[in-house]
Amino acid sequence: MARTTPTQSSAQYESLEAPAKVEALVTEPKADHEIDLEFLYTRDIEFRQETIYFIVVDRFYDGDPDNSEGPNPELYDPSHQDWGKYWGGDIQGIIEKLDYLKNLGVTALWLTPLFEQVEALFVEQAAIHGYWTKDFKRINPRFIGPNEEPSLNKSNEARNTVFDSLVKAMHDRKMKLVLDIVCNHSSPDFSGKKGELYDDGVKIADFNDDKNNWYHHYGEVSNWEDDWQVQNCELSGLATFNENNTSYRDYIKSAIKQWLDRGIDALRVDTVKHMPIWFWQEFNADILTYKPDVFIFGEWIYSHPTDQRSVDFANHSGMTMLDFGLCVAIRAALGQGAEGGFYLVQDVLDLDHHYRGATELITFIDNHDMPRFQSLNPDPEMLRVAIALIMMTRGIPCIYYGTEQYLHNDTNGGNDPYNRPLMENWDTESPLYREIRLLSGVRRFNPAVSLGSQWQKYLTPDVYCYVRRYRDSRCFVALNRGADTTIETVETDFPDGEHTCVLTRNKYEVKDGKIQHLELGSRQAIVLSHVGERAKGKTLVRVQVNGVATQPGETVVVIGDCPELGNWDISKAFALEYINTNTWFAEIPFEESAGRLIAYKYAIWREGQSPLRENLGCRRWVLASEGTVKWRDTWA
Ligand SMILES: [Ca+2]
Ligand SMILES: [Ca+2]
Repeated sequence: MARTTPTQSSAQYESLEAPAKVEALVTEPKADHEIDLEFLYTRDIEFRQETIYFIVVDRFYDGDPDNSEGPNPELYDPSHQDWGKYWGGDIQGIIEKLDYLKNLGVTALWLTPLFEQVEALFVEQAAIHGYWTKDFKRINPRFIGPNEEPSLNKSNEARNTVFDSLVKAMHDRKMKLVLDIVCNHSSPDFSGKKGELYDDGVKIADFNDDKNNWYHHYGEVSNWEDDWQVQNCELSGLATFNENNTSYRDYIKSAIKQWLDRGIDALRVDTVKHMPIWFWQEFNADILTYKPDVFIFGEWIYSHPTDQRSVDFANHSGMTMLDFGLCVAIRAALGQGAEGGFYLVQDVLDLDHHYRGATELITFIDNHDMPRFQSLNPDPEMLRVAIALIMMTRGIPCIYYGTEQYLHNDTNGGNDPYNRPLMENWDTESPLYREIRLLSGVRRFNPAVSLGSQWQKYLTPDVYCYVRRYRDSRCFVALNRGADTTIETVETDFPDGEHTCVLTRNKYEVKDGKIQHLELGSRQAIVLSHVGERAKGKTLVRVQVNGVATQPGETVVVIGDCPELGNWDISKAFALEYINTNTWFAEIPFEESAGRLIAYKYAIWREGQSPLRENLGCRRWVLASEGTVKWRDTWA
């Protein structure tokens, strides 16, 4: 079977001056594997190639002391002793640290919610986290200049707040901004006031005077196994919106669209488990119609591939989600020394076929709701192994702020609020700071990491070797949580020759696809990267098909009525790549058919047998004349 489409050698560098039409702009790292930052940051990039960094805005950096007292100075603690009060971090602080972040190699920033919050204490806590919203159409005045306009609903001329400066400074650096949003609830009871909600300064709802039914009034969730309760009752006393009310739905959608208008690139969505899936399907449909390239991921607390409800959400809501299942396994294996070690990690990855898009899950080892990784295990070398794993396995890694500086406070086991310490060190020479940058570069340049399949090659509780593959690109990773060891022989699927570790620059000889006598130090990570040819065309289609059952030796292909898809000649069809038993994927470049209506269908190419074609008339698509598009299909 031929691949009839043009490809380009990744060894060729392209100028970033050229129009960024397709992702094929990404190029191979320089031979010394140090990353040229200008090549690392290209704007028109698949989100799976990003490296996310999650910031609790109040605890990152105080760039503007004049806003720190905020509307209610009693909620501000300049001494940084009271963990329930504001400590002064703001958007100007993030702007001042953008070069630090860019040099770290993180390419997308997820900030805690920026909405205006209730200015009061609830159980000795102020809303420093941003999840107790008063007005979804206003910026939190604690985060912008004291005299700046917090309303988002202003003309273009008025878009001159420090928030707009942040968006511009990030986009100038080709970084993406992820807005953290909450649709499930507003605020808890503060001295008899609960759920008072504003529409750009105008009060529109009040839990205690709910004339227009904006809220549910069913009390607290008492049975967490009861889906109806989980969706309709309250979570920690938070006033819970009534999503059946179209006025509420119009309000929340119009608010988020105002933020998108101001330049937001992606959304992280809070507490998705607490609203019915139909709400998310409608919400995502509207948001994606408004801004088709926005990337959306949700927080389904303690999602797991064996939890069917969370899997259904990931597969049918219209957004991907944070991968708690893998997080828990990594924390057990590397943070808590669980006996099963890396088997626990592999056990989760072996269930990737439960998801339609496992490569889009957001991976992490800690966050603002659990003790930091180093509160489980203070060993900085083990943290480096854990970070190497999430950077180099399937999914999109998200690094919690300060991880690169080994930030942790172990008071009360490091539980909330001690998992939100103030960022104090800005060392750009720390080993982990350097490694995150190097691995972020591999994510950008090597499609095997971001798009490909994962093949376990050597597995014990202490040692995990695997290969990621996409077409002729490869990434080999070896991780060791135990003592020094030597592996007699390990398969790499790499081309023969000498390959250099991205992290250590040690050299490894591959012969017949194998490395012999692989020496792996205690708590060491080895990462080898080989970037093959990349698809390139006027229009690049990222094709994913789910639900196709294949046997070894069978290949899923796309055939169609255009030359790029073989003009219905199955011997010239475009072959997809196996990702897992539920997913086949490829980037298909189109040249002469770009901009035209085409018809296509999937087929299975079977050695020694006649091909098996989908049982349907055909699928039709008007191809964009340039750029990148996604097809997401299910085998018929
Ligand atoms: Ca401040
Ligand atoms: Ca709810």
